[in-house]
Amino acid sequence: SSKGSGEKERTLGVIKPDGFSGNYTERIKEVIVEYGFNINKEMVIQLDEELAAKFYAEHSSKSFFSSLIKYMTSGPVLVMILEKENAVAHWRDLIGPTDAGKAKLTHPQSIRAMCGVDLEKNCVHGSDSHQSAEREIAFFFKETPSDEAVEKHDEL
Ligand code: RTP
Ligand code: MG
Repeated sequence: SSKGSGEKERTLGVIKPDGFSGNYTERIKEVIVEYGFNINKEMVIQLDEELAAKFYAEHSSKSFFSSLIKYMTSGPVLVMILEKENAVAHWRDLIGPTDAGKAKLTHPQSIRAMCGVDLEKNCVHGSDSHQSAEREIAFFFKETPSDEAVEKHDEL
């Protein structure tokens, strides 16, 4: 397989509103670089409800969906393309479990343990598969002028 033969993979990392406004960005970036990721592109964006709902469409039927959208639109986020070998799995390992409260106990070195609070306010996002990563990267960084995220970004 191409994996493990030195070929790089990309994933999408997001510093969520609590992480960004809580001044964790520099520390998180230090950890990212320390673990051998290259930050290919980055962008600060204020998500509106429509973009946040599209981004988390897979959760639209969940009981926590409206709370998640409120959280994700509560302030700017920093979106990053992270590159290294096995980037998707490595970034998920590095951020730790979804529940930041549990992460503090079971994965104290993880990013969510460092800056997250609970099951919702967990300060960072990571794509859950190679396929999701490519879809999410295109969602934020498509270079056509018609792209919504780019338009929103240009408005800021
Ligand atoms: P993410 O997509 O943000 O990287 O997080 P994840 O894969 O670890 O977790 P996922 O199941 O995809 O959930 C997406 C985000 O929704 C919020 N959440 N709230 N109150 C709840 O039960 C609950 N569960 C999840 C979190 O912000 C989670 O990261
Ligand atoms: Mg997820």
